[in-house]
Amino acid sequence: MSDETTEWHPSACILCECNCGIEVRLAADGRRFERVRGDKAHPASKGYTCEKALRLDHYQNGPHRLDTPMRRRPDGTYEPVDWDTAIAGVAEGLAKVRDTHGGETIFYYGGGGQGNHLSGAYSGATRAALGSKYRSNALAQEKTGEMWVNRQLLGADTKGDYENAEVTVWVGKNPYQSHSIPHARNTLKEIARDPAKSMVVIDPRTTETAELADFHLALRPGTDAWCLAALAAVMVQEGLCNRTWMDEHVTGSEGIEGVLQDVDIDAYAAICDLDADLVRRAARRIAGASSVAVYEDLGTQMGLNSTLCSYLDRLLWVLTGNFANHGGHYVPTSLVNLAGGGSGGSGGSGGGEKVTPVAGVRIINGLVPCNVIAEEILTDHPDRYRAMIVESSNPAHSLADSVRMRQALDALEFVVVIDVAMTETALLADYVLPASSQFEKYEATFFNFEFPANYFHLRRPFIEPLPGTLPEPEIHSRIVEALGVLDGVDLTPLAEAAEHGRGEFGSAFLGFMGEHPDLAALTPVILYRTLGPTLPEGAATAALLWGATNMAAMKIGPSMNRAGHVGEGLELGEALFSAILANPSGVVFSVDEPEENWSRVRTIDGRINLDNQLMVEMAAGLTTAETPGSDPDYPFVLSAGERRSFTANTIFRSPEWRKRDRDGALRISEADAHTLGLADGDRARVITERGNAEVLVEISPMMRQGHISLPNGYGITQTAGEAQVGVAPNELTSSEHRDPIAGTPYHKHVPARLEPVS
Ligand SMILES: Nc1nc2c(c(=O)[nH]1)N[C@H]1C(S)=C(S)[C@@H](COP(=O)(O)OP(=O)(O)OC[C@H]3O[C@@H](n4cnc5c(=O)[nH]c(N)nc54)[C@H](O)[C@@H]3O)O[C@H]1N2
Ligand SMILES: Nc1nc2c(c(=O)[nH]1)N[C@H]1C(S)=C(S)[C@@H](COP(=O)(O)OP(=O)(O)OC[C@H]3O[C@@H](n4cnc5c(=O)[nH]c(N)nc54)[C@H](O)[C@@H]3O)O[C@H]1N2
Ligand code: SF4
Ligand SMILES: [Mo]
Repeated sequence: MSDETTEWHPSACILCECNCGIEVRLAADGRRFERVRGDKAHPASKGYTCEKALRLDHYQNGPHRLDTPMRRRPDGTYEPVDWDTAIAGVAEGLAKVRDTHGGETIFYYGGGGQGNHLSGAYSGATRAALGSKYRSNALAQEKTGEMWVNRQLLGADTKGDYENAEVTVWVGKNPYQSHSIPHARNTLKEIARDPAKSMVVIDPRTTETAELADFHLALRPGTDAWCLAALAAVMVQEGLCNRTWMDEHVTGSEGIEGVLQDVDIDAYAAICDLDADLVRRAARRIAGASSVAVYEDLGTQMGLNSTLCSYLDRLLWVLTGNFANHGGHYVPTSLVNLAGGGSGGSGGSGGGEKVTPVAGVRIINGLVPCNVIAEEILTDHPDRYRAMIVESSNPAHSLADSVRMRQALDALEFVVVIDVAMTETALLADYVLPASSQFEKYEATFFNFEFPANYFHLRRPFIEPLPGTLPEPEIHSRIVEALGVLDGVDLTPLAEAAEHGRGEFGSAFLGFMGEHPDLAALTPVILYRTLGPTLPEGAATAALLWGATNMAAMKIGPSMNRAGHVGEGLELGEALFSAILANPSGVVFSVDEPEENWSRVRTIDGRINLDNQLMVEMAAGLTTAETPGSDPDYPFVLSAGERRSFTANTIFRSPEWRKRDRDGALRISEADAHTLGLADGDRARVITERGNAEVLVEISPMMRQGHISLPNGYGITQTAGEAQVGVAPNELTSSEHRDPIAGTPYHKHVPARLEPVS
């Protein structure tokens, strides 16, 4: 059959947060992926994919798929049960914990991996029905430090315009492998080719991205704070800051500028093991550019001084006036707030910053730091978490110190996991509820932060749900109903109004909410049950977006108009909602003007506020702070979780999906391998304070001396008969090893030693 006569189904890749548009052609059985290609109609990815998307059949049809709810027996084994039994059992188990210890002891983890985000939006209703207060997800082991700094400086989250910037700076980020920006490899290659543009990469490894860089600052692992301070210090000391712009837009820069004025740039470069001249040249290039965009990722977000680094790398674009300009930084629009969304959000007592109930650590954007979750459970503190709902996440594998995390899950009175597979976490749950895959249900892409045009992608299902599975909105609706919170509430008038059209539904809904303000947090389920059934092509799940588009019309109406959606208020909300339903490859929902960014800055004076006492003190402390040294017992720095060509968190469970690097080799420099008497392909034992594992050795020119690196996403527990392959990185990490402000882990800086295995 030719391509023209076969049906290609538009959808999205779910292996990283780019969620590139794809088209899938199915085999004759209607289930197997015969071919996958990039979707040219997708507004952001425009036909681009990387090699991983072509392997998605391993997710959809792998041997790990669950096709029935499972219940744990007293002996720890699992038995299949029907859905009615499972829902009743889950509602009963959670209600018991709520009635005994209070709903706030029911912890929620997850709500969206790299692609399944509608589940998170619906879970808010279940949490509200239970009075659950504390929650977290993967963002609280990477992005919360950056969020905290952004909130202090701007009161809003920011992104950079990497495609258009004259200078891009990549701090602990390897987009060639990890992507995170649209068509990453093409963009990087274009930047490298363009003589007018420059790329600065701060990474101890000579990554694929660093290979394309004009300035590669191959620093000693863990010394980023000194490197970033030195870069900013060059700008201050050489008078390279954009004074006119700063006078108009920046408040409180005196403190940090005073600190930077005193920095001994040569000494700081020496701490980083960098040539001071290279640091100076890079700083001058950044300061001299017409536009600069900085991207920080796990290399610093999971490294030493990570929150301080977030503050310091923002200086590179704030001191140079790169906000609200073409090619600089901006505040993206969003249809649904990812981190702080849903009900409740944060807990703790009032006044000041919210903290966790047991360890008393800072909650950022409503998220409990992942590294303290086990600590909040493994205690006899009366307010400890007693139950957990885990959804589309795998904390027993992905969070620091898996041994302790397993103990914590074990210590809970009740755990329910909603997943497509029997994960490491599911193997510790009382009930496991099987979700339909992301190709079997409506799903949406929420990780779109582009500028000036931003898009939204509602993905249609194109495969029948695997029998025995349900989409999350249905699962949550059933749990909410089983908890009895909608008993006696008559939804029929709403459902009838919806049948007469969304205009009529709109007024009926407003009236209903006026009468039942206490049910506001259950809105997703109410919309799903009333408006949902009237939506075309079984798009009931999209009901929630009707609320979101109407809210967006109030907040970002002019941006939506510029994207071609007509009207204002409810009419505009409806226009966008219809466009989302009608465009299976995604739609542009907002187009911004650069100036608009200032209206999204939420500081008291509307300016960027650099006056943060804690950050300034920490920056000043670098002069005397202990620099990352080396412990004779653990002479290496292990980077635990490198993104490679064939890693994708734990979304693929079968090792069969990998074409290369089957074992997830440990990368080491030639010099270190030589000293240890190791050759390529040898086996060695990596030992940390928390654990040890046997690894395959790969001598790699990417590595600096003293630095070793293991990939993420390996060491998956196999329940379908295959052998476990590679190292689960968090068997080696420790949960105490974390940032003092955000609580984010130091996964890129695990002290380790290596011994040959004969
Ligand atoms: N192929 C693939 N792509 C992915 C994913 C995947 O699993 N596989 N996962 C997605 C997810 S969830 C995320 S969060 C992103 C993460 O994307 P990245 O942050 O780009 O990924 P990493 O490879 O974990 O880390 C980036 C770099 O940090 C460097 N690094 C290590 N130590 C230090 C240090 O001390 N200082 C500095 N400056 N750098 C250091 C490493 O050498 C590495 O090159 O990737 C996304 N994309
Ligand atoms: N040591 C170390 N640890 C790390 C990292 C590291 O670099 N080093 N990286 C960290 C980072 S950045 C991240 S983002 C986390 C990721 O870790 P997690 O957030 O725990 O998530 P994933 O591994 O992405 O797993 C996603 C889960 O969703 C399930 N799933 C897939 N589709 C669906 C669906 O449609 N519905 C439901 N309900 N479930 C579905 C998959 O089966 C899988 O179990 O790992 C972190 N852990
Ligand atoms: S860049 Fe990310 S979303 Fe795009 S095809 Fe690759 S893994 Fe999938
Ligand atoms: Mo991540």
